[in-house]
Amino acid sequence: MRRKEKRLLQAVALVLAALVLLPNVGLWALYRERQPDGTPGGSGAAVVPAAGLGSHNQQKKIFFVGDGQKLKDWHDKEAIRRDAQRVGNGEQGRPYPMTDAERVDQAYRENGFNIYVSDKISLNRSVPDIRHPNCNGKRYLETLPNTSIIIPFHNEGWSSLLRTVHSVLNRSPPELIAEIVLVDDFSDREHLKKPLEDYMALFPSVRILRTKKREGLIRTRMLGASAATGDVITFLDSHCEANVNWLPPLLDRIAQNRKTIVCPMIDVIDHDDFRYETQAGDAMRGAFDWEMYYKRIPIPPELQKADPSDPFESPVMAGGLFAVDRKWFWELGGYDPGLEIWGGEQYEISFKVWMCGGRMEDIPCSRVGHIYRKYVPYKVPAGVSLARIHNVGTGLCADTKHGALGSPLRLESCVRGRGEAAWNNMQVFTFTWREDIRPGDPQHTKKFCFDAISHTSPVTLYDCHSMKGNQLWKYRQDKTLYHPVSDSCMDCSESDHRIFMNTCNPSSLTQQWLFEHTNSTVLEKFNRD
Ligand code: UD2
Ligand code: MN
Repeated sequence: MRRKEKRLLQAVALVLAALVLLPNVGLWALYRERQPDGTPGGSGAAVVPAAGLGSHNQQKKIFFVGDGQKLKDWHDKEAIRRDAQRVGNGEQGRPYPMTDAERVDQAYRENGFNIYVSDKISLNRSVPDIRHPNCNGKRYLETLPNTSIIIPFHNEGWSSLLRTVHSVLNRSPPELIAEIVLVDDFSDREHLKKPLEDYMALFPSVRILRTKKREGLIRTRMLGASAATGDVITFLDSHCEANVNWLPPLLDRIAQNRKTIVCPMIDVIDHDDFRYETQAGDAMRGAFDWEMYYKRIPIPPELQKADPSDPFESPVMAGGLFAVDRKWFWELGGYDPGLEIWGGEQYEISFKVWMCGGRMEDIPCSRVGHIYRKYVPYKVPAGVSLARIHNVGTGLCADTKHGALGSPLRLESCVRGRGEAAWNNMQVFTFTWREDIRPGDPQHTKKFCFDAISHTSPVTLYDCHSMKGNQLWKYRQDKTLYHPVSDSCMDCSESDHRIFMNTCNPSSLTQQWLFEHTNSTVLEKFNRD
């Protein structure tokens, strides 16, 4: 090779190396431009102001990300100012001052939260902006996908449902809402029929769909999703309140990566006085326990973001509130349509996302309040049953009010009414798919089970082991509660209210038990071998 050519080649190589490696020149600088604060994942922060590199000129409204997409401040300053001025019951998310008349059991019966209080609070009430202060400075893509908001409901209260819709309309940029789809899961309350249709006729973006039979929340959501037209679908429960600027941070993450499913932080609307508060600890991510109940556990320090307002990954979602690219939702197969009534769907969708090359994130700058109920008000028709257990001979009910773990089950007078009274007295029981019997409604059973160790022993509550044995029960046609391991039946004594095992004698009335809200299909299923 001639010397001149060699020199030329060397020079070219040098220039190339400089371009790639030297800071503030070439590719390295380009990379830094996309990640200026070293905060991967925080698209809101990963921004370079258009007005000159590095100058954080707050006046300029338009910003650019690396590939020339514009960013903007999506806060609706006018709405924020209007909300700040609101005064009245529950405004600014403050607790409603409850009177004794409002504290009664009746107020909770239909919804599991205090509907009297809800009715006293404006449908347009303001909520406190409890986002991390950094959220105020975040910019999101100027062009965001729009979304259909899907809200399934079954016998929801009037004011709680309407407040959900109002909060979405009040605190979302209108151009991002393709539609709000209310999906009625076969409710029977009058206010959810014509009155709801008349009311929603005032809001052109709101549609109402109805299932033809009780489907449960999973298939109800699917019906809404299949009718949706937005680029993204956003699911909410029917008793939520959207907080300041909740939507852009969600849509922005999906616009950056359409296989990201995003969840807002779920705040707590108190089921008694409707105060609006954060859940304990924000640096938490989704998990579940051995009973498959969702829980939040702390994020290990080494995985926490430098900026706590940045999106972070979460293995599983809580279930009710999330946004997903509509086509990606269907590429994932939606939900398994065999899932009944309530529960499990949050894991199904979470696992599928991760297994199919997507990801799931919680977005601290997006917050939505949710009323966590005191107890579940609706009937769960299939599989398991929610019931009091009446004794035919004594007219009394099995009761676990005094039932510390390990103590015997007792008889008490049956409390009247569903809901809170039955719940407080622990006279609600569930047959589970493990064929054991547990206190609590099907969605919130306690983890102790009816347990008997011999054909003469008392019936006690013992840690559920899910291994049948001493905790396996059969409810027979002759109304006896049969315990196969000891080949004996549950019996009781009127004089001292004890519940114990005894040699089966189906003609003895104290051995006959009646389960409320239980139909023969459920029992057949429960008793199937
Ligand atoms: C949580 C979720 C909920 C769901 C559930 C597990 C949050 C805040 N909530 O329970 O969305 O993922 O876990 O499945 O993450 N509904 C129907 N038909 C029914 C029963 C309920 O349409 O048969 C509606 C109901 O009106 C509500 C939604 O489904 O809008 C969720 O039901 P929930 O509020 O009783 O569930 P929740 O919040 O206890
Ligand atoms: Mn809910």
